[in-house]
Amino acid sequence: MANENENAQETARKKIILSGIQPTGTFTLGNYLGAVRNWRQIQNEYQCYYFIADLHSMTIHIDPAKRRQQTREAFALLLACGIDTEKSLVFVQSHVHAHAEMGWIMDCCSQFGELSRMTQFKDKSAKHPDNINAGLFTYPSLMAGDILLYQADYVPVGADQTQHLEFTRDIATRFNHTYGETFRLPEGYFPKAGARVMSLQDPTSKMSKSDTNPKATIYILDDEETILRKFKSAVTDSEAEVVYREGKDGVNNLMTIYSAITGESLDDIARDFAGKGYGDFKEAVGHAVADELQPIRDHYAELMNDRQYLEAQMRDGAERASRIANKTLNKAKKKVGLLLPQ
Ligand code: ATP
Ligand code: LTN
Repeated sequence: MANENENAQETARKKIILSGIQPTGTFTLGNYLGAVRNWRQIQNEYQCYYFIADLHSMTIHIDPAKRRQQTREAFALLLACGIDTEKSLVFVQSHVHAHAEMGWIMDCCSQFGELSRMTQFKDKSAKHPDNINAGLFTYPSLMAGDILLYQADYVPVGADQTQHLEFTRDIATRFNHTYGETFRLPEGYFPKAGARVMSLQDPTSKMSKSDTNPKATIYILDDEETILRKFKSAVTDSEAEVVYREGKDGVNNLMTIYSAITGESLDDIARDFAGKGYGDFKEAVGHAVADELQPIRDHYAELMNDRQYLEAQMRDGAERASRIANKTLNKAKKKVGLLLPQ
């Protein structure tokens, strides 16, 4: 009977989705179309937890004042993109102490060998040879703690993070095996309409917040004129044919963006723009993107003007998240034999 009840409860329970984004700069069109827009769309169906991963951002050097500012901005950007604090739990990672504590427990369950095999560690240490800090090495353990603290069912992450998710499952399995059932095993969540957006200047590499060439990147706070200008100078090819085909990386990227925003299929787009030059198409993409981003820019400006409101939302998010995270943290502490204060 107890089991039947538990099963019924399990079926009725909304599944938990958790994801984080680092405050390493203004979100790009890639972050929006590949991640945050989907986060907004699944808020009714799932219990969603979204956070600003400021602890993770410490693995690269950022000026402290800039980190503070970017964290505030990233929080406001999530809300401006339509993440609704009435539906989803939104918070700043370092405001919830359990993350740092669970990170340590996870560190002690992670093996040097497996952390050494992480491709992000290898890539980032090659990129910043002067700052290969221990945090960069144990980045995946902290991330595992983030996910396991909330007993997440699904984690929406891009391809670059799937290895970290696998690692999280490995640690959780090992912990449950050694100490008894404690953590739910999370799965990846891959949205139907997820788009991978490439750099406008080098369409073979992904558009990213930290790209040093601003022409390559559409930031979600860019104004219409800037957006139109960047699309106008986007790299394409000499064929002047709007069609999705191997080898046409630049055009493929523009078509992917246009399709993600308008909902039109690639075939329909090719038909609509048959016989027209790239100039017309680039302008159409620019306008579609600018129209989509305009309300976000407006909402963002309002939020940044109301610091009290933002801070109240951060406080509320941190309190609610702490209550949930502390439950799992205490459970894990007991399992490993740490004495809880009486
Ligand atoms: P950084 O430049 O600091 O590495 P980033 O722009 O690559 O940052 P992340 O903070 O690593 O972004 O990622 C946040 C989320 O956005 C992740 O879920 C990631 O998969 C997604 N994302 C990032 N860039 C793109 C892109 N170009 N296209 C689609 N999704 C993306
Ligand atoms: N590593 C992720 C950010 C991140 C995250 C998480 C994502 C930190 N903790 C937990 C999902 C779940 C990134 O760089 N995109």
